[in-house]
Amino acid sequence: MKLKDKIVFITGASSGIGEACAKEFAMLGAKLILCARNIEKLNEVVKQIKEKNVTDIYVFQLDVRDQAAVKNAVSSLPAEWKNIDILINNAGLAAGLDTIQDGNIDDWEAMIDTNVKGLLYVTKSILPQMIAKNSGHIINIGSVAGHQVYPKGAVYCASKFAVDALTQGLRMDLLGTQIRVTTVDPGAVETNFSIVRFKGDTERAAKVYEGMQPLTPEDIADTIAFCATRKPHVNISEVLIMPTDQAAATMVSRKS
Ligand code: NDP
Ligand code: 8X3
Repeated sequence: MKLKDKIVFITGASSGIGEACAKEFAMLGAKLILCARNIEKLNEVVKQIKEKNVTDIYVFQLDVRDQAAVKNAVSSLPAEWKNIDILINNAGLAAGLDTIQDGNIDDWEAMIDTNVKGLLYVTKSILPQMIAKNSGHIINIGSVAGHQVYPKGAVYCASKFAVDALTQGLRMDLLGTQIRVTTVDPGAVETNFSIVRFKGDTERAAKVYEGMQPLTPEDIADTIAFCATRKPHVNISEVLIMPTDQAAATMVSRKS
C-alpha cells in the first residue's frame, strides 16, 4: 500500500516516537494531522519536516485526556482533512516508578487517562468516518509493558495491557470491515519517556539506557510504516520489538 497523499493522524507528535513517525510518514508522501499539548514543540517539528518535505500538515494543540476537546477537534477538521486513512495512537506516558502502596494517585490518573481513556476518545471520534468509507488503519503504540509486568510499574503496565486488550477487542468489533488494527509494542526506546517518568531527573533517566543500545524512535517509526504499507488484505496484528540488548522488560545487558 502506498502512503502518497494518505491522511495520517498522529497523537503525541511533539516528541519521540510520534515525532519520528511524523517525519517518516512525511518522507513517504503522506499528509499529516499532528497534535500534542505542547504547541511550540509541535510547530518546531512541523518546521523541521517542511525543511525537507513538501507535504500538507494540519497541526493543533490537544490534550487527549479532554474528551470534549478531542470530539471538538476531530469534528471541526476542515473537509479536506476529514478522510483519515491511518490513526497512530501514540500519545502516552509513564509517571513515576513506585509500588502501589507508595504510588501517587495523580500519576495513576495521568497514565490511565492518557494511555487508556485518551486512546479510546481519539479512536471513537475517528472511527465513524473509517466505518462509513469501509477503510482505514488504527495503529496503537503499546509496549513490552503490555506483555510483562515489572516491579513498581504495575499501573503503567496495566495501562499498556489495556492497550493490548483494546486493540484485540477493536479488531473483533471491526471484523467484516476493511479497517485494520495493529499494536506496535516496543521495549526500551530512548526518547523523553524516562525524563517524563522521572519528572525531569535527566540523570536518573539516562541510567535507564546506560551501557546498552536502546531502540531509536526512528526504529519504531520504520516498523509502523512497515505495518501501514502492507497490502490491504494483510493486517499485522502485533509487533513486539526489542533492542538486541534487552531480552525482557527487566533483563538488559549492560556493558558498563
Ligand atoms: P515522549 O515523552 O518522547 O513522547 C510522548 C508524546 O506523547 C509527546 O509528544 C507528548 O506531547 C505526548 N503526550 C503525552 N501526554 C499527552 C496528552 N495528554 N495529550 C496529548 N499528547 C500527549 O515518549 P515516547 O515517544 O517514548 O512515547 C510515545 C509512546 O510510546 C507512549 O505511548 C509510550 O508509552 C510508548 N512507549 C515508549 C517506550 C519507550 O521506551 N520510550 C517503549 C514502549 C512504548 P506533549 O507533552 O506535547 O503533550
Ligand atoms: C516503555 C518501556 O519497559 O519502560 O513502555 O515500560 S518500559
